[in-house]
Amino acid sequence: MKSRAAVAFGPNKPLEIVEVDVEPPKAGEVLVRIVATGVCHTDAYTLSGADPEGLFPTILGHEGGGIVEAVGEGVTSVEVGDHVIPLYTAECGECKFCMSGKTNLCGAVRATQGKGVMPDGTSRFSYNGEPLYHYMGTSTFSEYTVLPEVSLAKIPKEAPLDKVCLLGCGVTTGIGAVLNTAKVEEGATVAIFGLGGIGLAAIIGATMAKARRIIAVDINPSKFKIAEELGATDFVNPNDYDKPIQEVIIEMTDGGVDYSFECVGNVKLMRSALECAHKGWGESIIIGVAGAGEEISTRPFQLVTGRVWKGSAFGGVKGRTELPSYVEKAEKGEIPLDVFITHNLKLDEINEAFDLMHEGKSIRTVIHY
Ligand code: NAD
Ligand code: AHE
Ligand code: ZN
Repeated sequence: MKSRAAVAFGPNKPLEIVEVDVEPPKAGEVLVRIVATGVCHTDAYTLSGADPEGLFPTILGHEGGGIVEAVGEGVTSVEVGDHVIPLYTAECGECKFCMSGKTNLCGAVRATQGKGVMPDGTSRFSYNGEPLYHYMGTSTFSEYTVLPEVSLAKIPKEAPLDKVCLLGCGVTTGIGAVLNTAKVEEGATVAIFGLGGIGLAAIIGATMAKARRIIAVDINPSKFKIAEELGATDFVNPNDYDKPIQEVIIEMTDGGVDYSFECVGNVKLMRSALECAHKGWGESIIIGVAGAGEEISTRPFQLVTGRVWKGSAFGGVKGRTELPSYVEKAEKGEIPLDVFITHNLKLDEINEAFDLMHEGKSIRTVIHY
């Protein structure tokens, strides 16, 4: 079948809206009509060429909401007409990761996903007879996309897909990192570096956890107002100080915070986030994604003296079993999705969404098909 899609033909090139060919779903696969998709910084990161797994030409997008259009042989967990959120972190429930009880990472389709193909090693997308790569197993910048069954969370039909699509990445990631990865407890002090979709969602998570103090850090002060509305208590712009930002936070908090979250993807900031964590127990969670060749560093003494450095993917959330409860919370107003949606655009305006992100003007742009 034909599908309108925004194709990334090469790094740093604007996406081109073209009609691509989509093959029907094979065994264990599902064809989904994407109704809406958010644009996450990770899409921009891969488009920039900095992603070691980045492949071109490809169809980016991983924050979608859609409706099942057709199912391949053997698919039992979803049927035509079901509303779904595509998952870049699958959940097969059977692999050693899923069985471990220790992680939301799943081994079922991750290897082929990283190579831009479906589990059988081939692509369902082509343009002018040439294959296009899938992206993060989701490719939500196409009106029709094909995913493995294990990469779909079924959600209630009442939930508005053009809002709950944000639970496919950003909002869930930030909240989950606080509640699942860090397990922030009541009364804790928290510092959140970067107030985009991920950092603001982490503020919501910290509020849910009843953190006592939530320090919001960003070099773009226009982000502080919304951070305050969501529950941040203190606001720090590193550009206002002539000393390392970790020193500023240590002074503000009598020795450092209980938990910090890096939501930018800047390896120097990751160090600051670790080093502003309190001696003896402070934990720092890396959420931001850094470019090829970049590495983190700190004095090992920082860890010897009790700080803990961790990372979080999709907020530690197991998508198929846990995402429906996030949708329910959004429906009840406990997760305010509207706050994140600063812009709504059509597919053929998608490059504007990247411009708005780079200019620091948007939190999330939702693309409508
Ligand atoms: P975004 O572009 O919307 O927001 C980033 C924010 O960081 C902006 O407000 C910007 O002003 C701020 N910032 C930039 N440099 C800064 C600095 N030096 N100090 C303080 N603040 C700074 O991005 P996003 O969509 O919120 O994504 C944030 C990061 O999280 C990206 O690296 C993205 O790839 C990553 N991410 C990771 C996961 C995961 O599962 N681990 C999921 C989604 C996104
Ligand atoms: N491809 C990159 C890593 C990208 C990355 O870390 N992705 C996050 C999700 S970002 C969503 O916006 C993630 O979940 N990673 C775990 C995984 O299995 O991909 C690289 O460095 O190669
Ligand atoms: Zn994302």
